[in-house]
Amino acid sequence: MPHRTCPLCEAVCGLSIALDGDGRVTSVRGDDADPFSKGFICPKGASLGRLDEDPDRLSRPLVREGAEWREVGWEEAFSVAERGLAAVPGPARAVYLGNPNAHTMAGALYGAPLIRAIGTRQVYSAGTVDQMPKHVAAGLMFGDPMRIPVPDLDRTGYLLMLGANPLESNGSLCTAPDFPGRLKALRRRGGRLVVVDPRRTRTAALADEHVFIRPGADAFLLAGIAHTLFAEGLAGVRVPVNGLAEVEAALAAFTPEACAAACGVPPEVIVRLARELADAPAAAVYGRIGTCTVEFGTLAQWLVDVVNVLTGGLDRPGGAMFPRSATEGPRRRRPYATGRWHSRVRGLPEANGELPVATLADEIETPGEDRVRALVSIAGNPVLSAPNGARLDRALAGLEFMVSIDPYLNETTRHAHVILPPPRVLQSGHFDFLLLNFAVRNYVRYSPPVLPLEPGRPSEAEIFARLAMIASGQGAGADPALLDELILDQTLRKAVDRPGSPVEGRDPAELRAMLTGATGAELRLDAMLRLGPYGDWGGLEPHGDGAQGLSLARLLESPHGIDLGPLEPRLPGVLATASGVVELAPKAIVSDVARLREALGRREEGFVLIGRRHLRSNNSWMHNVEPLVGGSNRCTLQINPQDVAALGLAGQAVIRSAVGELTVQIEPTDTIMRGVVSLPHGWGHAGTSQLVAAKHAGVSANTLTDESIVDPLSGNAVLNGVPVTLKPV
Ligand SMILES: Nc1nc2c(c(=O)[nH]1)N[C@H]1C(S)=C(S)[C@@H](COP(=O)(O)OP(=O)(O)OC[C@H]3O[C@@H](n4cnc5c(=O)[nH]c(N)nc54)[C@H](O)[C@@H]3O)O[C@H]1N2
Ligand SMILES: Nc1nc2c(c(=O)[nH]1)N[C@H]1C(S)=C(S)[C@@H](COP(=O)(O)OP(=O)(O)OC[C@H]3O[C@@H](n4cnc5c(=O)[nH]c(N)nc54)[C@H](O)[C@@H]3O)O[C@H]1N2
Ligand code: SF4
Ligand SMILES: [Mo]
Repeated sequence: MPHRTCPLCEAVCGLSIALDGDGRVTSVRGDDADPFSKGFICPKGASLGRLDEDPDRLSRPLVREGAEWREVGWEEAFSVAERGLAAVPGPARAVYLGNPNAHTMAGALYGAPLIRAIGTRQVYSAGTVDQMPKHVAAGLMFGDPMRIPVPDLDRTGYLLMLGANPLESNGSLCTAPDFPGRLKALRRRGGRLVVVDPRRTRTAALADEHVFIRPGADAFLLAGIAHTLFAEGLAGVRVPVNGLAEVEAALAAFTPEACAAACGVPPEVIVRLARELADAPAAAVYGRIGTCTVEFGTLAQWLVDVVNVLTGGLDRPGGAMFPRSATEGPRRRRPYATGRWHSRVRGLPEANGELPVATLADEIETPGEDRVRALVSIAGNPVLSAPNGARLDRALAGLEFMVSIDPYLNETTRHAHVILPPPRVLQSGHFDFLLLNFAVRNYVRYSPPVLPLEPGRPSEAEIFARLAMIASGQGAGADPALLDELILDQTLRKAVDRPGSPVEGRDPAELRAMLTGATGAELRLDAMLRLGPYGDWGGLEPHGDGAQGLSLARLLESPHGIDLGPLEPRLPGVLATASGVVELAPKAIVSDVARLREALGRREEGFVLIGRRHLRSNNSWMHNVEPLVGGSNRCTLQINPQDVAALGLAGQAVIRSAVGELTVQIEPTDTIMRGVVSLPHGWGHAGTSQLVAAKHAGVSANTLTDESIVDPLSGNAVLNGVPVTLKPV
């Protein structure tokens, strides 16, 4: 029975898959022998077979002429891509990378080379409708946007969780298979879980305490907590920092009373939370999407870790710790900065090499030099996922050329001129290059393809590589293996040249000859593992049971994965700041505090919209699997019954924002606070060949979200706390 990692969400569960003689999935179960997920599985993982065998998935490329779609062979598809891209110069081409790129080997290994080949600074991703504030805060505080501390879930004694609902999402920027079980274990061992959310979610229901908060206001709550820690002399900093006095001064105005008025959490609760955090032997603060996709997103992410530092929880077992993944590279050398360039139309700063997707429509529609005329979209559905998706939908229709790598014809890819479908999940190898950087236990697992590719069908990695070679002018016929060899050569050369590297001074050709792997992606994985912190070319002292000496071959011998031990303190070594210490008061952030201070006195009347997730859904693309749609997984507007009565609503309601209007089915529930309504995103299926999804179309929440407002430091969209009005139909 083959075993592999589930690629569907960030929990990286191990799966055991049974297949019949024709390669059809007969059952999917949790892999009991996986040391990290220990047999846990959710309904999405259990439906992997249905998803993978969905008859509406594309098995051959599609080419569009006008409104007509035609199935074509791969060579023709790549020639169409070549002609289309050649007609538009590099700076007028844009790239959009969607969420599944965080899960595929192709996205992790070939995304960067593809962007370089396309030759543009017009790079957009789902990151700016998601976690960019966390990267920016981490980059400025720790020197590296990828060094994000995670709550040490299995050892913490106190977890303050804001804007996350892992009982539905299974966790994010905190890789923890069976997140629900880990939270229950925390309570069983006498720890305390406090959840801050405008809704009493299933996670909140499991907690010791649920605190309602006004959407978008977490930065006030956290500033009030930090203020209290200073004011009551409770701050117990245990790590080397700069800027402690500056933070105290910047937060002087954020008294519990002032913050309470701004966030709706009573002042005595703010003070109590601060004292509890300080008193707990090991406490962690964790904030996720509800605290990122808001107008003070970066400030909130900064404050999460300011509080982690002040309580002494940062880098301490049971607190917020830095994982060490098996493919972690050497410490970043260049100082982290944002705003190295700006968007053409709105002048928004770049962050992590990306521009905000909230401004992609501006860049397509606004005439001028370097107007975006061509788009490469990969594993994304921004028409449903980006703010004011309706406008983006219209903008995409005006592109001169668009190519998508995607298994579906959907709301976004219908604008493409050519769609290149990746093979089935079971035909793809899987390694979590990204997500294992955020794992609550150091762990590694590689899953080779379960089923072979049909002859002539490229892997997703090969599709990326060929597109990269086309975009760089090498033509549709160039051999993708050349790109892998080029990258391997660069990787090995850099490693042998780097002082202190485990292979310093060795011969790159000799190292190259030692690598094994059936594909370019596997060879590159082997190189990264062997050069990595547990690698068999050097690396660290042994970690966990037999962790040392990792290589691809070693992972292939361990199909259930390898435990690399609990998280360990990593300061100051993990820091990449110029000072070598934690920068508690980065200039850009401290200046943005002024904006938060001004908003202290602001009182908003009226309703605001937030989102929500459901266990059996995943963004926009799992609505074509019958067992996952229907039931309670529905696109309804949750609203407090008292608001329903006050507005005289029944059945449906018309909801309007600054940018759009929808008619929605209402779902009265007292789990949501008054003045707040919630609509899940990813619905509103139209123009798709997905027959099941079309039957459960729903409406798109991003018809209502406003692309003109972003978190200024990160460019992240504001998807929670959107002002709306409601009226009966
Ligand atoms: N209002 C509101 N909007 C939101 C959010 C919210 O909370 N509220 N959440 C935001 C968040 S966190 C995110 S991450 C974004 C997601 O935004 P996107 O990434 O733009 O959208 P997805 O719905 O994840 O679309 C994934 C696409 O990848 C395709 N796909 C699936 N598997 C593969 C694969 O293996 N390879 C390739 N090439 N393609 C594949 C699917 O067919 C689909 O077209 O949405 C954001 N939008
Ligand atoms: N089943 C399922 N799992 C998923 C996904 C999915 O679509 N479905 N998407 C995946 C992706 S791309 C991501 S990024 C992760 C996200 O993972 P999570 O961050 O756990 O996402 P949500 O479940 O949306 O939980 C966000 C919570 O924030 C609350 N909230 C909204 N606004 C605010 C606010 O201003 N303050 C506070 N404190 N809370 C607020 C919402 O009510 C909601 O309960 O989930 C991943 N996993
Ligand atoms: S929790 Fe996530 S990784 Fe685990 S089975 Fe479900 S979808 Fe897959
Ligand atoms: Mo996301």
